[in-house]
Amino acid sequence: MAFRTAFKSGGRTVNAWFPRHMARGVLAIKGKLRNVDCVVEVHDARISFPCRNPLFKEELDVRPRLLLLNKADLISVDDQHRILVELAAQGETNVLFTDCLQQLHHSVKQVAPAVCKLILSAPRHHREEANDYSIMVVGIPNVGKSSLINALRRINLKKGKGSLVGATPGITKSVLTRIRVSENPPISVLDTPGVMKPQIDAFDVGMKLAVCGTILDHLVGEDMIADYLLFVLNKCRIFKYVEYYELPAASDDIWSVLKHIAVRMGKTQKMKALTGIGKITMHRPDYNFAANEFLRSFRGGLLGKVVFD
Ligand SMILES: Nc1nc2c(ncn2[C@@H]2O[C@H](COP(=O)(O)OP(=O)(O)OP(=O)(O)O)[C@@H](O)[C@H]2O)c(=O)[nH]1
Ligand SMILES: [Mg+2]
Repeated sequence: MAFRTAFKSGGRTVNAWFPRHMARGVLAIKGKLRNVDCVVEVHDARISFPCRNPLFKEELDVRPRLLLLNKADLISVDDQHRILVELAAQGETNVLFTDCLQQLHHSVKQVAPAVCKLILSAPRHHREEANDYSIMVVGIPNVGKSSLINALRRINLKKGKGSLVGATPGITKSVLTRIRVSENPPISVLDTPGVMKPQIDAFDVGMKLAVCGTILDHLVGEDMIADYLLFVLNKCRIFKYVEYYELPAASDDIWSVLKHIAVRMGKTQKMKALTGIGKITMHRPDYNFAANEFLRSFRGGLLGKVVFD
């Protein structure tokens, strides 16, 4: 079967999402930099390249920087190797893949030693006397910054959550107070709000950011995000959704896929309609529920591993 080779937006666009808390966040991040030994940029491993916010590299480069490509559980090991090679070619060598969801995952255990190594290899300026290490976690929304802090606490201190986590972007709204994540060596972390670029350069970049849940869904439109996801899954020939939702076959028609999901999950809405033979009750599939369900399953890793860049 032939699938779409290009995505048609039908004239719809993806607007930048840069609410006031992000503008305030940028100022607060820059303001706190003086008391920070290392910046850890957390990003989503599925969108490793054009979807990053260059602000973190350009404006925070006065401190050693570690790039963590999180949600590594959602991409294949082969893709991880390929991404590392491409990043190294771009001069980005301090890179680790992490999975913060699995309890005590070995990938998170590498973070504290990597941070310490970076801090010890660079001058600490006026912080030379400070006997604890201070790191700041930055990144675009919903990539797992707060989850990383909680995972570090769990692994190094055997302690519970220090920062609020959520499946929607924009959970952390301000730079938080220091959170202790390790005693030996002593490391404290500043959690920060996810910050987007104030403008989105290309439609494709916006859609990738949206599929990965970094922009509030309703700002882009759940149906368009679901359609973009279907387009990518089909283009990459990842047909796990067919089996998962027991569809008769792969399809490039989002409305028929969403209808099938809604009916299968019993999500239809009763509607009264006036016809030539009088008032009748019709059952309309809840397309919005189905689009949200499709996106939730994908984001939870149930529909296959995809790299968008
Ligand atoms: N699959 C997977 N999901 C993750 C991972 N880390 C975090 N998540 C999920 O990603 C979502 C966002 O996590 P948060 O830690 O709140 O992300 P954040 O970057 O702090 O988000 P904001 O504060 O909104 O900017 C949550 O649903 C987490 O459960 C990971 O390694 N793998
Ligand atoms: Mg957060």
